Amino acid sequence: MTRLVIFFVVFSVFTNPLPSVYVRAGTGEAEKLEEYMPPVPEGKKWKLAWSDEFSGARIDKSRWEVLGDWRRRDGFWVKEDSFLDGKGNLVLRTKKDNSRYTCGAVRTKNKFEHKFGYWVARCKFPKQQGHWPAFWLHIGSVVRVGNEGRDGTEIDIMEKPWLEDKITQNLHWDGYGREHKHAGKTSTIPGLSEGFHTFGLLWKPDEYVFYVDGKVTWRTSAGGVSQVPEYIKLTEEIGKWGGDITKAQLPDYFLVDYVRVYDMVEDDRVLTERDVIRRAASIRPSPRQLAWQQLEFIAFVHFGVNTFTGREWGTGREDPKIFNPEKLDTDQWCRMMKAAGMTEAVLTVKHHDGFCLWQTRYTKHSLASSRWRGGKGDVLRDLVDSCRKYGLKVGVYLSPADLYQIESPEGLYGNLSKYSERVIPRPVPGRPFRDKRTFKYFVDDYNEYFLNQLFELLTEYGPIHEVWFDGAHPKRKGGQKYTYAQWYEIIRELAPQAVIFGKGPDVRWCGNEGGGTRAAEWSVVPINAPVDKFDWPDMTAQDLGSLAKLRESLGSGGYLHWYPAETNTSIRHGWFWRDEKQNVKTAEQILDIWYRSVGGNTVFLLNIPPNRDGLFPERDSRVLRQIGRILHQTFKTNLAEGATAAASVSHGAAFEAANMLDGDTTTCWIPPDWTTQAELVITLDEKKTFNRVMFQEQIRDFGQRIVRFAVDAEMDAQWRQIAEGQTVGYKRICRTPTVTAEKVRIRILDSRVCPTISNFALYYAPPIQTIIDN
Ligand code: FUL
Repeated sequence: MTRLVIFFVVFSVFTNPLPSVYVRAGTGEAEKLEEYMPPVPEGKKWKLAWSDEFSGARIDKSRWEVLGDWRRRDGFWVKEDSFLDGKGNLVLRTKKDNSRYTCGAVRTKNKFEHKFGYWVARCKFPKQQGHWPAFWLHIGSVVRVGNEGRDGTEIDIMEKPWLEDKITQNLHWDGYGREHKHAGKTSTIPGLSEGFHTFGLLWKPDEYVFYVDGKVTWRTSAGGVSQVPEYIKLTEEIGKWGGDITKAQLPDYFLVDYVRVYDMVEDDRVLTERDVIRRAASIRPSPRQLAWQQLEFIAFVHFGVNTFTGREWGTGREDPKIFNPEKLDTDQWCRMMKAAGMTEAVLTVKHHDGFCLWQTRYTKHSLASSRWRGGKGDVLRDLVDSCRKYGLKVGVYLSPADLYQIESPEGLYGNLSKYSERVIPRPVPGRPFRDKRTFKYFVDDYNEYFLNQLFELLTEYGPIHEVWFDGAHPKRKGGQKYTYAQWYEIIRELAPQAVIFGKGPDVRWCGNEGGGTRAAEWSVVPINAPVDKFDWPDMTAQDLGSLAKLRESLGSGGYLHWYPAETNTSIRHGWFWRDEKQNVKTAEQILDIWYRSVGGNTVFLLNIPPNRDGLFPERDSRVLRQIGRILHQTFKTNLAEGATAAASVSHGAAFEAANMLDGDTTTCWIPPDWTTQAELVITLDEKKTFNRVMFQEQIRDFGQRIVRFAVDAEMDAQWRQIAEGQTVGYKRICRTPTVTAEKVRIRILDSRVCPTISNFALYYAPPIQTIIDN
C-alpha cells in the first residue's frame, strides 16, 4: 500500500449508525451473520456483481492473481504465503524465511475491474507488529497527473498498521511523485483487533462512503471521485509503518472470509412463474450422479467392533482385540448381494467409534491391533477383491465423528492443535505409497488424519464409487471443525468417479432411516448458497422440490441444485448385527421399499450387517435370495416388447413416441416447449396381462420435469385408470391391479416446460408367495 505523508489525519471514535437494510449471508464457517448493506433509493436493489467466499481448497486463479515472488518494501511478497484454509478463509501469512521476511498478497488485476457499487470484505487481523494488512482498490492510471483522482485513485478501504483498535482509510491520486495528493481518515473502533469485522466502501459517482461493521466512518469526495474501473488488492506488507518486524512472533496471519462487490440495479425484475420453471428444468445430473442413479439397488454393510459388543454406537474405548470375525468371507457377502440384484457395496470402514476396517497407517485403533488373522487381515481389501470378482462397485463410509480420537489420550479430534500447512499423505516409515501424488493443505491434526485416511482409501483399494459422510455426532470436543472443502477436493482428485453422499454435494440422504419415501421425489432442490458455500444440512421435509419451494428460494437469492435422494434402511432392526433375536424384515417388506425407492426416483441402499463370524446370517441371506428371485421373475420379460407408441403431440422427427420403446434410454419422446399436458398410447402386439408399469424421463439432457401423471388400460373398449402419481425422474414403477389389455395410455397431467419419456415397459409380477414357495 502506498503510504506517503498523511496530510490531514482526523481521529474519531465513530458513533453514527445509519438506518440499515439487512440481508442474510453465509460466512466461511457454518455460522451465519447479518450482513450490512447500505440503504438504496426506492426502486433500486443491490445485486451481487462479483464475490469470492474463499470456500474452496485453493485460491481461484480465475479471480485472483497471487503476487510474488519479489521484493516489496522491507520484505518479499511470496506466492506460498497466500492460500485458503479450507474453512472458508483466504490466509495472507507473514513469516520469517531464514533471513528474509515474507508475506502474501493477491489482486484481481485484469480479472475483475469494476467501478461504483458497494465493496465489502470481512477480515480478521494479525496480532504482531512490523507488517500490516490492507484491503484496497487500485488501477494503473492513478499515476496520471491532472484531472485529479477522476482518472484513477488508490482507494484504501482498510489499512491497519497498528496493533491498537485503529484503522485508516485513504485516497491517493495524481501519482506518487511531486504531484501526489492524498486524503485520509483514521478511526478508533473498540474491539476491532479481535474477531472478524467488515470493511465497506460505497462508491458513488460523486462520493465515497467508508464503513466499518456497517457504520459510516468517513464520507468524502476528495479528488473528485474516480470514474474508472479498478481492481481489488488484499495484501500484507512489511515495513516500519507497522512497527519493528524483528520483535514479531511469526508466522502471523491475516484472514479474509469474503470479498463481495454489489451493483445498484433497478428492482423491476420479479421472477415470473415461467422463469422459475425454466430454471428448474435446466438443472441436470453430473455424469457421476447419473452413473450412481443407474446403480438402483445397493448394499450397505455395517460391520466393526459394534458387531462384537451389540451396540449401535460404540464408545471409542473398545479393545481392538474383540474384533475377530474368524470365518469372514466377503465372497459370501457378494454372492448374496448379487443374488438380490444389488450393484454396489458400501462398507463402514470407520463408524463413529473410530475403529478402522483397513490397514491404515494413521491409527493403532484398527484391525491391525486385533487377533483376527494375526492382525494382518483387511476387511476392505477382501471386500474390494470380492466385489471385483462379482462385478460390484465399492463405497466407503468414513465417519467424520470419531470417538476413539475423542476419548484416547493421544486422540487428534478436538485436540486444539494449530492449523498449519501439511503434506498429504504424511509419510510413514516402512509403509511407502505406490501413488506418488502429494497435496498440501492448511489443516489441524484431525483434518490431516482424515485426509490421510481418504488418501489411503482412495488410492490403495481400486476405484471407489461412493464416499459416505454421515451427519451424526454422539459427542463433540474442542470445537473441532471439518475442512470439508479440502475433503471434497481430495476426493475429486483421487476418485473423480465417486459421488459424495450426505454431508456433501452429490447425493442427498432421503431424510429417514425406515425406508420412508416421498410421493413426489424431486432431484432438483433449492439451496440457499452457491454449491461451494453450502453446508449440506439434512433435508427431511416432505416437500423439498415443489415449484412453490423453488420459487420461494429463488426469490430470496437461492440456487437450484441437482441433489437426488438415496433411501437407506437396514434389513435388521438396527444397523449392526446384535443377535439372532433381532428382527429381520421379510422379502415382502423389503420389496415394498424397493418399489417406492427404485421405482420412485431414488437409489435404494439396504443394510445387511454381517454377524460375529463375518458372514451374512442365514435369515438375511434367505431374504436376499427371495428378493432376487422375485425381481428376476417380475422383470425378466418386458411385455411391451414389440409394441408401438403414438403421442398426441411431438417435437418433430427426432423426438417421436417410438423413442420410448427403442431400448435406448438416451433417445426420448418430447413435445414442444410449454406443452405441459400430453397423452401417449402404447399398443401392444397382442393382449397382455400385467401389473407393473415402468417409465423413465431422459434426465441426462433434460432434467426432471413430470409433475403429475395417470396411466390407463383399455378394457372392453373403455379406458380405465390403473395408476396415478406425481414425479417420475430417473424411474417410476407403478404397481397396478393385474389387468389384461392391448392398449395402455399415459396421461401427463402437468410438467415443467414439457415432459420427456425415454423408456417404457410393462411387467407381470407373480404373487410373491408362489415364488417363495418354489
Ligand atoms: C447414522 C449413524 O449414526 C448410524 O449409526 C448409521 O451408521 C446410519 C446409517 O447413519 O446417522
